[in-house]
Amino acid sequence: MQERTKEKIQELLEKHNALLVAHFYQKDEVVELAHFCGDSLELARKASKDSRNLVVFCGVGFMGESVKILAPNKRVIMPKIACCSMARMISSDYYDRSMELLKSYGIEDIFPMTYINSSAEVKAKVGAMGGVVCTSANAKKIFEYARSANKRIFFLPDKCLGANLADMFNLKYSILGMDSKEDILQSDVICYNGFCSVHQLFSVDDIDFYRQKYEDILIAVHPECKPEVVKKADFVGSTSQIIAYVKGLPDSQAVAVGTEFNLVSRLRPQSNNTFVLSSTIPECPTMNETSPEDVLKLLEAYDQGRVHNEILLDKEIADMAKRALDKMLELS
Ligand code: CIZ
Ligand code: SF4
Repeated sequence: MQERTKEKIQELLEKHNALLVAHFYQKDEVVELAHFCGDSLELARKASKDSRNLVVFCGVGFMGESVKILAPNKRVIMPKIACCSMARMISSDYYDRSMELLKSYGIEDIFPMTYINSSAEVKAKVGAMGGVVCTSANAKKIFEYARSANKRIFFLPDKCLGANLADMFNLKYSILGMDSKEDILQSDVICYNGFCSVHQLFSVDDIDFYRQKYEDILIAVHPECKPEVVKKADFVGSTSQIIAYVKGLPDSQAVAVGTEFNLVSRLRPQSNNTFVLSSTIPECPTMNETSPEDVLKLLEAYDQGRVHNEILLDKEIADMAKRALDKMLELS
């Protein structure tokens, strides 16, 4: 990044008293600009509580929406309203259709639990049914709460996170639209058929490859990975948990990490012992769309009175989505 671009961004942030936050999966040069970097939970929490009213959010759409839902009076603008492909796999229509399908199977008592990687409209549907949001950092705790409702859990949109949670509690799970009606009827957790295209890349073959090559290597993966991958890993955690785990290892300890490329390459830059658990580059295309130049363009336009890419939500939807998000924050 050119020094001049960085200076201009800093000047404009100061001039407009704006907060700039970036998700861990953003490019290094964007992370470098941020007042703070974090996972979706940390970013939503800290950005919504910050004293600055203007938030420049570098991440994907649902993350900017979460800040707006929690702090409706703030202005949230994004250099790119990049979408998370997993969040786009379910709309409020598909949510309704899933409910109809479950009802047609005779399942009425449903507790919906949505991963934060979903749109405000979908979170609103979940909130309206008394359900809850989770992130990968608090999924276990929120899942325990969902279980206490003594209903069948409908987990969306990530079938892998849903299945990994069910496995953790020795529960039976099924995937709506994939498994038979009998399997659905016998399961405690019914997962929507969504997934993360990036975390799908990590395979059991990759784990076997690294274990054969480096005798004592540790494997750390994100819970968006497939259940068979998670089962063979030494550590499973959210991005912030993976960062803490790897940073806590001695430099001599080899580790292969299954999560987004930008994060992994920043983990231990001075060590030759951190590997990306994949033979291809696991980059999230939409996380990588945002550049410092986009940040500068957004701020220059704002400075000239043109507000681009602002997150605006229908009040009813935002209020209903807030119920499910607030419940999560209360529990975590
Ligand atoms: O919650 C997030 O920020 C995501 C998408 C990943 C993670 O585990 O932090
Ligand atoms: Fe969505 Fe996967 Fe990209 Fe995360 S890495 S933003 S879950 S597509």
